Amino acid sequence: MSDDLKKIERELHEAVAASADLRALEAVRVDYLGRKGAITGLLKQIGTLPAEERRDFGARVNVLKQAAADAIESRKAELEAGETAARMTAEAVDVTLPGRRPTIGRKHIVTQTLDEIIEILEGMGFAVEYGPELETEYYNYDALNFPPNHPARDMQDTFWIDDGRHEAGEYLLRTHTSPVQIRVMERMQPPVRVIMPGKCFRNESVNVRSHVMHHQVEGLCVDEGVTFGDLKGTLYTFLKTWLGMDVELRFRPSYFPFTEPSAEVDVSCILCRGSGCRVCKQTGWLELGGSGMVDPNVFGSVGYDAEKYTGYAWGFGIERLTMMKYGIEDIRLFFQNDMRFLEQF
Ligand code: 2U9
Repeated sequence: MSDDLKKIERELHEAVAASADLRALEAVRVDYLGRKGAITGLLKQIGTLPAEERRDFGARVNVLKQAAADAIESRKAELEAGETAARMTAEAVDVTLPGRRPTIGRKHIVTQTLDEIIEILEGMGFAVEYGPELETEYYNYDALNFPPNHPARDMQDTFWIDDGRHEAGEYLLRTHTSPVQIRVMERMQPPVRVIMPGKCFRNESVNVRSHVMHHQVEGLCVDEGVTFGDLKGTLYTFLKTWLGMDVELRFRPSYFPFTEPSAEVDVSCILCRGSGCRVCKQTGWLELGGSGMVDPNVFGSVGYDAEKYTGYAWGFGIERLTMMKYGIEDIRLFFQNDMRFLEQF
């Protein structure tokens, strides 16, 4: 019996020492001190022994039980300390490493240009007006004196809305911001001095120079006695301020249904100042957009007295202005969200 106890004690200490983690140690505890454990079995034997053996055996088994509990408890403390140390090493944070810098956003270069243009023209007395991007044929074409069979109304140039809920040909994505000018003139009487920035849509193939969506800023001034000279002065002052240098303007005769006379506006090349370079393709001039005196038929659409009032109007592409100022050669760069491009501005 005494040998049995010694053997159990020896094996217990070996098993405790061999427990590599808390789970293995718990298994050892169950083996010896659990309900069916070896030492629990010995404790159960005590009551079955003759009285003269019971006291001595009972005392030794209880000592063994206490020794087992102590050995398991102290190994448990050892293993817990080891696991904590291992976890601390694994989860250690090197506080001396530099932190991750948050990236700071900025306005898109087209928005920056728009903001600059608006600020300058507001300073020159123009109010800013916005209108819907989803327009009707009336505001986009009819009221602007486009004849019914004008090629711009074609499927190839215009995104017509055919959603099954409206009559086909009723709605379209505006192809210019000019419909806003009609809406403004319907609402208010001269004098009118407004600019209309916003998105426009063209159903055409995307390439280096044109895109299905771009931004325009148009301007309109209507009053008694407004002349082409006022248009020239306004555009000259605006461009000189925005480009921060003296420039020359050139007006080339052109045609738009909504202006008469009409002119394309060119500015002397800001890179070579007119001597000829890569940006202006050796011409010395950069094309900005269109302009002209508002056609009397347009005044008829909005109920203005064309005998009393005259007006000038212009339209510039924001992307085109930005490309000219910074020497950007591909309009698609504005819409590709490539950070290497956007971060330059
Ligand atoms: C009304 C009367 C007159 C606005 C004008 C242009 C000429 C023009 C585009 C050219 C390509 C802008 O750069 S672009 O995208 N615009 O050429 N726009 S005159 O004249 C108006 C508009 C509305 C009622």
